[in-house]
Amino acid sequence: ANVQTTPLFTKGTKAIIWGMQQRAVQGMMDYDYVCSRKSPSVVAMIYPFTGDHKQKFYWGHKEILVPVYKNMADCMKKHPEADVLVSFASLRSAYESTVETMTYPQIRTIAIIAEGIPENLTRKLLQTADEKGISIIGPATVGGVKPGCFKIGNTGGMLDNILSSKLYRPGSVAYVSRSGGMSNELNNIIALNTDGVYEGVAIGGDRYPGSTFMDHILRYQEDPEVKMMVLLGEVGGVEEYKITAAMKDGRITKPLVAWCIGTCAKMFTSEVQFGHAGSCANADAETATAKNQALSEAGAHVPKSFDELGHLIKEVYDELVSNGTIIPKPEVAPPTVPMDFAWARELGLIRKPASFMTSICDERGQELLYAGIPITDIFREDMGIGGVLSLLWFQRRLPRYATKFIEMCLMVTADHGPAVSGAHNTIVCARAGKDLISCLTSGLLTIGDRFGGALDAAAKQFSDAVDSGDRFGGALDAAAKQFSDAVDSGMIPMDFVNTMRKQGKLIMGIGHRVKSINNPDMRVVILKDYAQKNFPATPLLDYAIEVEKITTSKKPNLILNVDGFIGVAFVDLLRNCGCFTREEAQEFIEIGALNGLFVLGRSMGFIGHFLDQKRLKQGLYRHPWDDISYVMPENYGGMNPDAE
Ligand code: Q5B
Repeated sequence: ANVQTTPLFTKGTKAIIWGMQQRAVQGMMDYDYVCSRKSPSVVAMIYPFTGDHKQKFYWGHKEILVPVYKNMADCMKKHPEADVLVSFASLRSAYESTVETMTYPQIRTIAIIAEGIPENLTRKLLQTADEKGISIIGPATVGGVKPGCFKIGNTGGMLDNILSSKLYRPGSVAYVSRSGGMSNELNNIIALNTDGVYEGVAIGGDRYPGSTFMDHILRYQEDPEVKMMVLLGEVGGVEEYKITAAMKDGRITKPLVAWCIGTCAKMFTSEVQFGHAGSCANADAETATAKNQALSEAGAHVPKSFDELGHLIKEVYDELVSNGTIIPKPEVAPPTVPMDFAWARELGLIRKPASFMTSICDERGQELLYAGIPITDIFREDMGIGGVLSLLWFQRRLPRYATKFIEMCLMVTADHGPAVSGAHNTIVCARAGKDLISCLTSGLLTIGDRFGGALDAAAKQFSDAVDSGDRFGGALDAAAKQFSDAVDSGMIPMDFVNTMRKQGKLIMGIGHRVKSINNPDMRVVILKDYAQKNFPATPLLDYAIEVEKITTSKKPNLILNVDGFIGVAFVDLLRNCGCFTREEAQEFIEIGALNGLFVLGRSMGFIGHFLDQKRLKQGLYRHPWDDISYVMPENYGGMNPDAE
């Protein structure tokens, strides 16, 4: 393996990240910020699966953009200052992307995070790296950290951990370990017992790591800022013996505290494979116990057990302080990095008023809930579309007769032919080549109190005689309001009709263009029969029927139309089904729930008309001239506006 003897990382290190690892990049940026770096270490990202774009990150309180490149060549060309590549490529793509990375001479250090790269491929990578003088950290590693300068990816964990391990400024102790977990442990132990970590590298758990213990220990030996070293080896392999040899022949002279974990392996009667691919003793010399003994014999400070590692590090450190080798670094307060909102909320540190409130549907849990009822119960109990509507619109499980009535309303309002204004608009729009949603909405936008939306108006008008003037379909709410207010105020039907006429107002829910007393609307007949047989009481409907008797005596088409019927019958349902207070029932009329029935029902028809037109391949519609009366202003065209 090859590792440069010069520092791998400095305060000015610039890195490229391979892979869309936003959290790791943000972690690196936050680390840079607490280290008081002048600029972020991450200059670009490479992600071959999207086009070139920019990703947003925080630099302290500010937001900054980091370019993402699809193509490595473009990235290298645009960022010649980057000499480190942190590769989050998967085990499948890590080999190829690392080979490609090594074709760019600007890259001096590559950290490979992926675990499970085949050993033969790793060895090929190492050979190329060796030839080109590139340092590789990994594979199968979290990376490494150089306090005050740079950290690789997720090394050091979250910011609170980094702060408590004082990784934001350099200390005097450099370490090398195999795993990320153990280096985290070392960060903590070293921070507790010394003036802190100067640099730490986890070489990775594979049998053939890109750089070895020896590579990094020799580098630390060369670095005058490193005053003592810590080696955390483990069972398996013979790397630690290269250290003992170097200690014996004088290449390593700085104090070294060393421990190989896995001494418990001797308790097992058979061979033990620990977590890492390389952590299995294939010979006695590869056991942790044998290696600890050899390290001790070579002059390393070796504790009796891992538990004593911290004490021993402190002893060696204190000795170096007392003999003047180490002058403890002064403590500097790191700049504050704002905490991420999601994390602060998880810790219960903050609260924020929600922008939205909802009370009908909750999709966050394991199962979708409609007004608190799991979707599986809705199907198991066969609640039907009427049941679903009652939950989502009225937050109640209405009785079966009521949910059936809702379904009947939807069925009868589903369509009333192509001639009605809403369907006409849908058809014209479809023939102009528009899409389903445009055509549907063009039809829906036609619905008003006069067409299809008279339900609310009818109900309203019957109570307070408020006229809204809409004519197609949207009269349900108005009808409901008018009729209920009329009934509630104790006005007899004849007085109601006369009052409305005197005020020059139409009664919502009364009148139809084609249906009349002689040509009854069977939709109303069916619904009326059902309501009279199944509803607990129908006072408003009875009142509306009296009104209809008066209006049809004047003109046969002034019947209680489908909007008017649904409007008043629904008020009877809301008021008398026992599920709502009088106020709650009134609120549904006021907020326009009843027109929703017509809108929902007729959407079925409008979609049908849209599909029908498309299927029939109908071309662009143009209204015939002979059906338009052109009424021009008199004299217009003959007059010169400038003439006296
Ligand atoms: N007169 C529906 O009118 C229509 C009167 C009235 C007192 C009234 C009209 C009206 C209220 C709104 C309403 C829902 C425009 C209709 C629907 C769905 C649909 C549609 C479909 C489907 C019809 C003639 C004379 C005049 C008027 C008087 C009329 N209405 N008086 N109260 N409500 N109703 N909309 O026939 O003395 O001669 O001047 O606005 O409930 O949209 O299938 O087509 O499923 O799609 O054009 O069923 O009634 O009558 O306006 O020429 O008036 O009757 O004052 O009196 P017409 P007009 P006078 S259901």
